[in-house]
Amino acid sequence: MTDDLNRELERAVEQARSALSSVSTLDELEALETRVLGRKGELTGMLRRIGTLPPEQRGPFGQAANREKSALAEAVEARREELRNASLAGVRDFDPTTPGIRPARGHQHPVLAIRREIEEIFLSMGFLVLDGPEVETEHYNFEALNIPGHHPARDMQDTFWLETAPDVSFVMRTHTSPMQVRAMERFGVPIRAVVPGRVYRNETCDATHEATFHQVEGLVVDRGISVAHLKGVMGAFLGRLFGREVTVRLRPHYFPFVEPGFELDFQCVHCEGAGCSVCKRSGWIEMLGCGMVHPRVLEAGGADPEEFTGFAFGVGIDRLAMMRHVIEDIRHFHAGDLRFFEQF
Ligand code: FA5
Repeated sequence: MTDDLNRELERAVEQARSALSSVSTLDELEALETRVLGRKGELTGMLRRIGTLPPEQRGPFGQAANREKSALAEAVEARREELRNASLAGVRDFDPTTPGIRPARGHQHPVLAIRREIEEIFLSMGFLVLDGPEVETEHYNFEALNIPGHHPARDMQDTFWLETAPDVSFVMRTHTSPMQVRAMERFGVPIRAVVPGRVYRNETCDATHEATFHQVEGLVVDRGISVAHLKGVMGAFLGRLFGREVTVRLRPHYFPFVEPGFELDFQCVHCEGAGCSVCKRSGWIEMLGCGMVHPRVLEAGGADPEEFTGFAFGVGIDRLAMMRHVIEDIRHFHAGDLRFFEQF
């Protein structure tokens, strides 16, 4: 009987010691301690069974078991100390000067950034910066701009038409030009204003055309304004924006709300004018429409065309951002791919 209990004691102590050397965390150590030395632990259990031994063997077994128990308790304590020191060693090795992980920061969309720059440039030239409605009436988007209902020029800009109220038709504005008349109505003439904003066209998208894009309208009306002012202001604006000589050309172009009208093209920066997919092999990218404000538009805005003349322009901001950053496809701007935006 004693032999059985003694062997059991030896085995339990042996197992406990080997388990002790392999525990690697304080939690594991605690579990082991409870399993072996705890109130319901193996050794405690054996000591409880001491009463089953013949009286003369109880003393020696009890002493042996208690000796093992306190030796194990000491070993557990020593191991606890070791493990504590090991976890502190990690803390001591911590280097507070290593650079941390920076949280990602957002920034302006490249189109918005260039829009802000344009606003700054025109503000510094004494222009107002105005905002206009994206849902526009047929009157301001077309009629007040000398584009009556039957006019073929309505087809120049494919229009998103909205539900029609009994006496007024609404559209998603196809350009920022409706703000020419709204601005004259609101502020009178003389006036110098730019109007940045989003515009919408029901058209097929490709590398240079989006259905939703951005324009900045410009309007200057005063006494004695001529094409020379238009060219001067466009040159100053583009030079400031690009900070260098840019090769541009003016082509005569028809817009119903200007006379004469022009289109201003940029030499393609991707191919330096040689011709590539971005410029459709022409070497040039159309950047803005402009011209002298049509007398009918001045009248619609309440200005007397006998006394006042003016120029207006409409720039595609997305196209400017493409030029600035050498982006080959306008559709990247709306695709929402962060890998694209993180480059700016
Ligand atoms: C207009 O929208 C006229 N309102 C501009 C204007 C204003 C002319 C004042 C005269 C006086 P146009 O449709 O050409 O014109 O567009 C003007 C500019 O917007 C273009 O030169 C181009 O840079 C940009 N643009 C036009 N369509 C798109 C499109 N689908 N995607 C991206 N940019 C476009």
